Amino acid sequence: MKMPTVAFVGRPNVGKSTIFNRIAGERISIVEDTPGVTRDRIYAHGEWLTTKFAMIDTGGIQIDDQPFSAQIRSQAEIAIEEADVIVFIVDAKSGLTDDDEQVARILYQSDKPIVLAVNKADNPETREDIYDFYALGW
Ligand SMILES: Nc1nc2c(ncn2[C@@H]2O[C@H](COP(=O)(O)OP(=O)(O)OP(=O)(O)O)[C@@H](O)[C@H]2O)c(=O)[nH]1
Ligand SMILES: [Mg+2]
Repeated sequence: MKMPTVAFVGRPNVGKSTIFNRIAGERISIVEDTPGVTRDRIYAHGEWLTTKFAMIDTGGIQIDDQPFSAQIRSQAEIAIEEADVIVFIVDAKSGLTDDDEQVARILYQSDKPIVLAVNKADNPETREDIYDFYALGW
């Protein structure tokens, strides 16, 4: 049976590569506190309990001077096409942003299952701010 593919999608700096590396169990993707660190799609295998799957870490900002929206769109569209399930990652610390909404608009067009993951909910105070993200509809 073909392994299912999980894609991590979201605006820059929300922690996509951090989660990807954590599940992969190795530092495959570069993690840095600068937006746009991951530039292409990066692939690895993951496992959760007894389920094995393929993972795609996506980047998406300013390559070849294209505007941000064009980059995030092409990355997200490729990931949507290749993935069986999409994990849409957002950042509880910064809250909902226009860029999150831009990514969401692309994902609305997909029939694939989407799991919204609110990252950086490090403490009980930040955890109280996750509810704004329900506005995205997931
Ligand atoms: N406080 C906190 N910081 C986090 C968490 N997850 C990731 N970070 C930090 O957020 C920054 C960005 O993380 P990345 O994993 O590089 O984010 P990304 O979404 O892959 O970023 P791009 O590749 O630029 O799109 C790094 O400094 C991480 O250490 C978290 O749960 N809590
Ligand atoms: Mg990254």
